[in-house]
Amino acid sequence: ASADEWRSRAIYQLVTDRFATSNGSSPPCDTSQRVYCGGTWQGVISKLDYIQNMGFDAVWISPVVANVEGNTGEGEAFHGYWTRDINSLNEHFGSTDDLNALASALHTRGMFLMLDVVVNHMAATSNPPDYSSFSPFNTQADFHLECFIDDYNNQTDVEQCWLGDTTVPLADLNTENDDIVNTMYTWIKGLVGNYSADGVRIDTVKHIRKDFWPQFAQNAGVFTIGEVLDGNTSYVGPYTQVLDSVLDYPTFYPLTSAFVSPTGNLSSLVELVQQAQSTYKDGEFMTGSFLENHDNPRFQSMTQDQALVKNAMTWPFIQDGVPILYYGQEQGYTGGADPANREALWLSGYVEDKPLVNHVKTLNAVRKSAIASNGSFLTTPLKFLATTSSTLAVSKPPLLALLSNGGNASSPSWSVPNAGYAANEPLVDVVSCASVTADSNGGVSASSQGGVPMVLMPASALNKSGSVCSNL
Ligand code: ABC
Ligand code: CA
Repeated sequence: ASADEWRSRAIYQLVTDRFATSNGSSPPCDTSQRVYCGGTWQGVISKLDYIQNMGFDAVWISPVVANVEGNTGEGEAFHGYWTRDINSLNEHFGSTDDLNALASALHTRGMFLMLDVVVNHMAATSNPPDYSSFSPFNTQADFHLECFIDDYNNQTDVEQCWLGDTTVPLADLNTENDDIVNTMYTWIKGLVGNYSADGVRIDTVKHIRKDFWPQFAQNAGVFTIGEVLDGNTSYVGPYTQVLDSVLDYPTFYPLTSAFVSPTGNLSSLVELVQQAQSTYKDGEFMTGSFLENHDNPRFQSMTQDQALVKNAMTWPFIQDGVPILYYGQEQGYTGGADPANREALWLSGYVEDKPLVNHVKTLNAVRKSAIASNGSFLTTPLKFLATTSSTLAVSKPPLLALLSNGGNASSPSWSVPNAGYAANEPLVDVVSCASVTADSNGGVSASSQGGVPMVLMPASALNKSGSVCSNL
């Protein structure tokens, strides 16, 4: 599917090994052991109702190709990022038939499959690597000379030195060599075709020269979203010229610090978003917006104030880009840094009647009804109206999101004089399902209890969709 076809989607990110088992069993899974816990592609198929019921229509699964086997000294390759052979699948997760079955199960539901691909390196279990263990790049000449990246300000080092360490060296492919480049272009075309992928998340994009990417994307032939792990829009921006989009790392950092405590700085978030809107190729429209992922401590490892959590979780669904939810966030998981943030979801019992699961349902539903009721919703940049040190009003017509970081003991109020609604227009806060009425100038004055966010929509726009606050 094209970038345009992904614009309106909402992505659920999961680690295959940790999401669901084939037979529904719940084996123990101690994240600190860093070993395979038993999740499979058949497991994912069996839990698609759970994902779809929350309103997601795309699933990003962890890398699928064959990885190094056994315990490396840094655990097993359960996460999938330690490629050994780009042309075989990781048998821990199932067979070719199973992966194809997942793609068709998703497609039957009208959902998209996003594959996660690693092009930058192959993983070794000794130093120097046993190059003959890799496939198809099995000689030392296929790789850059070994040097571990130690200066992230030196872009040549970032591109041509190695990630990993002496225990699991991530041997850096010589992507300056045409044969290797062409092999990778052919490979991505085959992978996307063989498994009917609708999009690809590309790992370690900043570690390969920029001009490698346009033809890679062209061969993929579907939506591409790159991981450029950096907090600066000036660094990340140029990558939006060579791929369809990037994961919104620059917003992730101020988003987290804005809502992690009542002393968080909301204006840094505002500034960053405005920078991104003006720096990226398509503004922030195509970026993947997230609050958690598999490489960072979960939000609830830093605060468990549910008002702060609900405010922070609201952001990806009310901003310009494509929302991404990392599995387990909806179940209130609290894992800290890798590997603790990769908990088994089966240990939650997949309970659906829970406050955060319902919050996610509401957020997906309100975004879809905003898309349905305003043909330009997805191409209208959000605007910040009425920012104070503890409140934000984010306008993206017909939505008005009222956020705050006072926490669960606060009673925030917002006064938004020119919210853009019709005079006295009836509105609904979809978080509480309470009614709010715009003033005679179309402005909004509102307040909430317990620090929870408000997400306002015109009642008339909600009526069309039915699924949000449908008892009104
Ligand atoms: C293993 C162990 C961990 C241990 C770690 C050192 O080694 O499991 O317990 O802590 C995979 C596995 C990991 C594994 C690694 C290494 O391989 O999932 O569990 O960690 O063997 C991608 C994937 C990631 C994956 C790989 C490797 C790459 O999402 O899951 O990891 O295929 C760099 C890369 C980035 C990569 C990330 C892990 O490392 O650029 O692509 N992610 C700075 C650098 C970044 C760097 C980051 C983290 O540190 O600039 O390039 O990311 O090391 C901002 C700044 C940023 C700064 C951040 C931290 O702060 O602006 O520049 O990032 O403010
Ligand atoms: Ca590289």
